[in-house]
Amino acid sequence: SLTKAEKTIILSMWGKISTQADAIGTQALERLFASYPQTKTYFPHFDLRPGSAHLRTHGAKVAAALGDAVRSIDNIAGALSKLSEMHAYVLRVDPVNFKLLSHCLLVTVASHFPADFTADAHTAWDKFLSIVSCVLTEKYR
Ligand code: ZNH
Repeated sequence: SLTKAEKTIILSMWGKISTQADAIGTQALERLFASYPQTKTYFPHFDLRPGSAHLRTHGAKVAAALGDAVRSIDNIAGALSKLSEMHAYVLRVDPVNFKLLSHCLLVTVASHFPADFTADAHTAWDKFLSIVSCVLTEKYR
């Protein structure tokens, strides 16, 4: 789990990220679909061209869920329980894809806030995103 220092890093960086969270969510998805085209198969009903309305809407939703997790950093499982059920029972996304999206989120955050993205920040975000991914895949069977 996250140390007190790591929680502080996430909370303080989220203060900056939240002002452009929709754009960061959207750019992370653009990276996901460009770098790992196999992930596009989950979105056959979306227009996945960079900047499309679908991408922007979905990017905003993913970012909002991350914001929920940040605000409930001591109870991420509770904050994301509905979303966890949805990913396990309805969407059935192969868990490997969560690593790919987490990586794209990490790179996007790093590229927006290079000065904040120290090695400690890298560790904190990596841990935070893997906790979120664990929560979203824990109900699979
Ligand atoms: Zn997911 C959906 C989040 C991952 C796929 N998602 C979703 C949503 C959200 C999310 C918020 C919305 C819901 C509602 O509407 O209610 N995700 C998320 C997060 C993450 C994720 C936070 C991590 C980090 N996903 C993921 C992955 C994938 C996915 C990896 C694959 C690749 N999702 C998905 C889909 C959907 C979702 C397909 C549905 C869409 C539509 O709209 O249709």
